[in-house]
Amino acid sequence: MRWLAWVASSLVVVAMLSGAPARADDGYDLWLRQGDTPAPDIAAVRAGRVSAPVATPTQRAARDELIRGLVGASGPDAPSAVPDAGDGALLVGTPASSPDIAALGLDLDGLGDEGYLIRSVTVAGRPVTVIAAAHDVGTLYGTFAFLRLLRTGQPLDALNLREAPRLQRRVLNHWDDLDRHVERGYAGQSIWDWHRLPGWVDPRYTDYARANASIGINGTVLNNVNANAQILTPMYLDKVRVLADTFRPWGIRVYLSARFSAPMEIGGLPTADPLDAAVQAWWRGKADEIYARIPDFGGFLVKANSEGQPGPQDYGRSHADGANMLADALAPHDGIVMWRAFVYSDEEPVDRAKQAYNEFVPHDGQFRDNVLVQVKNGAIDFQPREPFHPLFGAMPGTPLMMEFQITKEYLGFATHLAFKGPLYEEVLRADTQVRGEGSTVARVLDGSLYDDESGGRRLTGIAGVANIGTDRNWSGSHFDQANWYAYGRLAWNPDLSSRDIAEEWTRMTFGNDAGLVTPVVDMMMVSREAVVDYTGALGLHHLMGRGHHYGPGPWVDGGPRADWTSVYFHRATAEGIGFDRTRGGSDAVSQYAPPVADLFDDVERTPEAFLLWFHHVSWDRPTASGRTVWDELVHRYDRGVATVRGMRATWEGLAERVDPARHAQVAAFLAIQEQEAQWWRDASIAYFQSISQRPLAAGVEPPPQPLSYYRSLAFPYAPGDTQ
Ligand code: BDP
Repeated sequence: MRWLAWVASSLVVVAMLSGAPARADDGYDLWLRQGDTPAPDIAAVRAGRVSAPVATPTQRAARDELIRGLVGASGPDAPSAVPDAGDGALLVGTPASSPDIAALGLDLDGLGDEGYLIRSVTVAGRPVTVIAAAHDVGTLYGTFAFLRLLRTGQPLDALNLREAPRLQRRVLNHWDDLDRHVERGYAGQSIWDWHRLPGWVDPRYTDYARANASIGINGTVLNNVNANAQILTPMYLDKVRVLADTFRPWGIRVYLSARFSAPMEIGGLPTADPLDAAVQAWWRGKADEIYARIPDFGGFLVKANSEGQPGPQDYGRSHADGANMLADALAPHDGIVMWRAFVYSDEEPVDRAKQAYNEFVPHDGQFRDNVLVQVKNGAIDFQPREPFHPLFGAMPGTPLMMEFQITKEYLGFATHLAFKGPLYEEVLRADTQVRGEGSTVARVLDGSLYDDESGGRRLTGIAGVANIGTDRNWSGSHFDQANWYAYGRLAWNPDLSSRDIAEEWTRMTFGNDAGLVTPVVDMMMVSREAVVDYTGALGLHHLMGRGHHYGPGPWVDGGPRADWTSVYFHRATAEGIGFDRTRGGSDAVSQYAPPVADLFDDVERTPEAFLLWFHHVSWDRPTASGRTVWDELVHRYDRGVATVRGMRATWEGLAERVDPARHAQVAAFLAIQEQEAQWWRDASIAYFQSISQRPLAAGVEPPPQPLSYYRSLAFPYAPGDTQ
């Protein structure tokens, strides 16, 4: 145990050496970087006798990770550095994999398949740290948790942790096309090198799996929800198999987005009607074909009858008919269906925010047990702020899965620093009140709200639309790594605080220097609100450029669909602004449980953050600050820009504490963000002033250009657009 104490005390020393910049770093190692963690030499580790079995690929993964984390060594040297058994100071395993663990008689009940415990115990008079689980993957998660404690400078001498994930399926959704374009991706191309698979297995796939396993992600949907049926052909399934084999030791299963019309496109059938016997047989055969290659294949994600995608409604069938047909094909193999609820139609005159609820609630209780309905966090589309989706709590008979977006389609792409932890936290903690106070979205997701009926046997899950690409730093910017990290940590435990997560991530990513950690975390914690402010506060939404969603476009109107315009959402006139979703308006409020509906229906009580989401109000209406709605909106635009300016200054002040490469890129991106925040502010004020005809308050700078200038800007090659 001495070396552990040595590691811990050395960390403290390093933490005190503030001012010493970390070594140059391109961000590839993410939060798993060795960084400044001092590495005890291998002899010291050998003397400490680490005991971790290596009989299975997952055991080996955990052991290798431990070695990598403790001595910075990997590859051929690592295995010989550690004895395979013995009464080590660090004892890792399951009762089945390690007689030493079995001998301890630990209480592993309730840890499930993936949980672990980490405990400081005394064995034969010697201090021992135990990482134990009922199954191998639990020891892997426990190992990463132990390394997290080490890297974040936590004391390691009196550990007593017991952790199990609250949600079963913790999945990334890649919106990756087979030609390597990533829809809404701002980090280069798709990391799936389909053309060279299965022959070439990029080592990056293993690093991808390690990173995900380190935060508890246990599934990945490889292809875009706007799916290409080709992924289900034997040629592609052979490629998918290799990825599944690569990820398996890390506890990660693969899933695929299935195009509903695949039986026609690649199966030669005349229909994809879910009630057609030949269609059902085709999907059963397809499932058998997949499972023959990938025995632990997770299942299908489906976007159906949404934004032009095919689906059961093309044949007069329901979402439940479509989902159940696929669920029946997968059930013999224990596969699941994640059926998306992101549906709306412009032929439907009803408020877009209401449509998913209207389409899905009538089917509550009709889905098979192996179906999860996957619901975006809000009813419109991943806006910088939305109230929680009214479907949460409204389908007690159907397991619902959260869909968050990690990639920043609406929050400035990869160049804007916006930590989404607070956004996720806000939604997870939102109280649906469907079963009284405390009926949070998190409890809908983890099923605990329904334990009385299900006895805890409900399927549970969460999905995050990935921000990963071929960029060396994976996410397009160093700080966007934090959004991937925060998603994973909250998927494991939706009750974690986003501030704690930000701190953890900062320590592992930039080091434990207190002079760095506090300002960086503070900056991260205000960053999302800054985006809300400079893109449109007080509940405004969907005001971005058409198609690519880059930059401001509050003037967007016309085009193919009214519900793809900005004017549809802000409804500004000379008198006022906002979407009336009250009982007297579109009545979207009534999709919430009565206490929440009453709150949102009442313009006096609606939280100001959602004022214009639910109400159409006069520009002259006073807000909490005493300013009118018009002046408050302008104030928030300015506040957003000012916050970004402050973030830049904070970062400049950290130049001595961050390695030059990462510092320079973040600094350059913050400069871009400040310019673009200013652009959002100027363009939005120019536009809304042309409608409100209200003067700017004293001291407020008028936009430097006329509205026509902002409207004339075009970005035909902005990244990530649909294709
Ligand atoms: C929107 C994106 C679009 C996606 C769609 C979806 O703009 O690219 O295909 O959501 O989630 O946010 O299906």
